[in-house]
Amino acid sequence: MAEGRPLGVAVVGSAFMGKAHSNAWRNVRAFYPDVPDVRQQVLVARDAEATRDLAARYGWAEAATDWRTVIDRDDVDVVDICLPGHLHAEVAIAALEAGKHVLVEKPLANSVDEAEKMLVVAQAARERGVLSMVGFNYRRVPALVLARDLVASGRLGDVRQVKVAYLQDWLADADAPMTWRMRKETAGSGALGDLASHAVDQVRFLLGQDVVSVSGSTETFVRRRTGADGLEDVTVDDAAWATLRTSGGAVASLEVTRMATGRKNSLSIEVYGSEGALAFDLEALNELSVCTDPAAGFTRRLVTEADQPYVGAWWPPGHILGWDHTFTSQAADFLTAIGSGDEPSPSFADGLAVQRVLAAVEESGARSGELVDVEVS
Ligand code: SOE
Repeated sequence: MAEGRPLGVAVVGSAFMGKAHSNAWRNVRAFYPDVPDVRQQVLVARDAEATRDLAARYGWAEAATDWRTVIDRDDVDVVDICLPGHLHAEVAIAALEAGKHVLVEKPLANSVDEAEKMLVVAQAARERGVLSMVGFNYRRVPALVLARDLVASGRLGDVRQVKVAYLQDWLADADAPMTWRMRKETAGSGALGDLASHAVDQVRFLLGQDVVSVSGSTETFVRRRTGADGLEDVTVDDAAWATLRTSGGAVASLEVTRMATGRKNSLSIEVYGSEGALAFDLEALNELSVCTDPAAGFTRRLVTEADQPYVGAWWPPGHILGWDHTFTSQAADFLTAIGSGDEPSPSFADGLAVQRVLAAVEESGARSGELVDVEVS
């Protein structure tokens, strides 16, 4: 482990998430100067030439193609996994066992079984001072942290209802090509794992409660798509719906889809309590609508003041943040935990809790929407 030198970071995976995480590691110390120093040591991906190019563009010292050799290196202390879901468990477990701190992009795994195994290894690693975290980046949206704080302060009274919808449209076109995201063996599930994982995490995060039972359904609207080898069956869902009941007696309705024509990356969350309510929309990431006087309705609050969560690390008041900032703040939080030895959040236990809810939605769907209880640890 790093002694008297910056923490060496390896990002495994160079596609969309590898790029987002690379940007975070590149910027983290510029905006969060108090976190432990890091060195962008190595970017790992399959194609040697492409990875060399991307490593140079994204600020990595080196490129590599074999994650196994990378996790054994003495100059790598943090392994950040940005791979398709079916590879999360194998790489995370090997890296933790090699003594590396591990950040895993959401969802933690493709199944409850994998997530449980990852948690066992993470807990054993924790005993040796090796930390792990799952990358639910929306926990670093300033407005959502403020929302969580408002709920926790009791200003909304008893939370009764939550409405969360995560809508995208990149599969609305039936001619959109087949990718790993539409195959069960690589992605585990479709909109469910990819989008509902965020939605369920937000319900747990905002309310500070567990999901205890689920009734849900899933749908695959386009059942065959063309891939490199011709027409293939789509083996995951395009969309999912669920009613979630929480440990505190709240009920959340959830809708996620990749087929919502015209919606690019629309995450909307509404929370209704006995005395107040709040509403968030990712397309207006710097705002939170708050109702604490029911007669007056909702007031739009800018979340761009230096004393608001995460905002002070960035620009002067009013200079808005975007989606990419959440990844940098996430990297900062992980580094802070590594520096202090405190438990990072969200943990693999949080990742497993989300995975259990996703599995319950699938199970419920397969049983015509029957209520399914969710195991809570
Ligand atoms: C899917 O399109 C996706 O990129 C998710 O994988 C991310 O987690 C989400 O933040 C944006 O949408």
